[in-house]
Amino acid sequence: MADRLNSKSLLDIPRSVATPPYDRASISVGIVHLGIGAFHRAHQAAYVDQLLEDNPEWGIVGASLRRPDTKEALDPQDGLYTLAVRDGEGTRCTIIGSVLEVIDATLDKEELLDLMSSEAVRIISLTVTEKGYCHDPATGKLNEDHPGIIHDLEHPSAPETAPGFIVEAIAQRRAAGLPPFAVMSCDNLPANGRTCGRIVQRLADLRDPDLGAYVKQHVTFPGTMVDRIVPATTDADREMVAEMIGVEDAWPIMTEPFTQWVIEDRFPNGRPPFEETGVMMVDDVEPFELMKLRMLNGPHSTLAYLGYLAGYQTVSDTVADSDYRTLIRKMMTEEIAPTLDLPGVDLDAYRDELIQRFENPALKHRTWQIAMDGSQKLPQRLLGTIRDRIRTAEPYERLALGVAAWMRYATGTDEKQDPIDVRDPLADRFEVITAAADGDPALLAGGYLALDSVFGDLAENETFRDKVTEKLELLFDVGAKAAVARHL
Ligand code: CS2
Repeated sequence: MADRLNSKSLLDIPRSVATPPYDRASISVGIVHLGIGAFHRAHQAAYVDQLLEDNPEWGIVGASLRRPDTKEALDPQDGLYTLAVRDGEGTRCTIIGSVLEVIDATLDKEELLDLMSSEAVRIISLTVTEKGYCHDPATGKLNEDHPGIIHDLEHPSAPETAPGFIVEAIAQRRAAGLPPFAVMSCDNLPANGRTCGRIVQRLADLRDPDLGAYVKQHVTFPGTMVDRIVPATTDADREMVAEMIGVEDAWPIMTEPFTQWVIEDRFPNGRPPFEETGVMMVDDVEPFELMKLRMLNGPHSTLAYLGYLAGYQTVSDTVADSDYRTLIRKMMTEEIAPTLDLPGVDLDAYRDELIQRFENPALKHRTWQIAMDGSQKLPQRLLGTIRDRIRTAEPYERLALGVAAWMRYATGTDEKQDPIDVRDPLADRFEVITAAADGDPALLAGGYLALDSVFGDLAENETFRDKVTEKLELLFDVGAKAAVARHL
């Protein structure tokens, strides 16, 4: 068996593979990242990697809050991993060195909190997925009944949740007389900076109103728009990467050439020169965020549900079906783009580029992967757009089909009567709803619409209820593929 990728074997990597241009021993930690999954390693860690040569004080220590698998893969590799950028023309590998260490936050809470409250750490970034914010997606507020939040209020110095760690670290820094860090959410939440700030501040307030007031006054929560498609790594990917780099990497990250990061410039305690790596620093990120969530993620989820139901395994297989491609193209042009207000941005060009990215045949991005956690994703991906369309009294047929496709998928049985492995924090509720509806699409739609944390006030809108019910009936009657063909 070949050697493992690590600091020593790094010296023998073939020249065709880019390796860190800096001496890793001289890099120190400036960023603690919560939720060190594949997305972080394809995106923020890759940007930071590009600036460490001239800014060695901005290395990253990552923490996993749920599973220790990243730590298990990266510890024997001294934090090194391969970023494999793929398209129809081939694969280019880069070894990324910006992750200095990974902490298992389920075990080493004190170590993580000590680091978060050390002077050198000036940014806490997060990719903890939508559900990691312990909030109510329909309102964007902290869910005070969340078991993790209840736990963190009872045991503030041994937290479990991302907001819990952040609040405790802020309290420790304050007690030590250190300036606060900036908290930078890099998740696909609407207004991710403001939402994250609202949640952290509320938790701090519940702990101690004085701490809540301190957070409000002193801690910044710069919003970001992050974009890069990152499919889950497969064993075949591991083999291909080992072949290219000449050593084993337990967890290489596969991604596309495209990458985008827009950040609000609110870092009173300092930040790396992100703009030198192509990041766009702005005053207000929200218009960009809305564009990305609505134009990319809305159609992405729609393709995932309608594609999976029709038996398509990957996004590229789904959009290779010209009906599906036309569906999302029209959805973007006619139903989504008119809700956006971004002077100077060519939304037609943005749309065309998105479709091209979805077509990338080398990515193998599974529809099942994107279908995960729909209850957390739908509000910002489809429902906000629908609310805007209702407000302006304009049609939203395709968006409604996307919502109904999620409901159809969430029943847990596909069109061939085979089971679907539905992963979602509300999966238990879906089972109850599905059983109670007993095959009646109207009852089923009613059951899903009553999920307050997903639909909120939208559930009371008669026209919307009727529309979604009609689409769900259609999906049961003719199947996803034929339903798509009727929406072109
Ligand atoms: C995808 C996103 O899995 C999903 O839900 O829609 O992860 C998507 O690939 C990224 O947001 C692209 O930036």
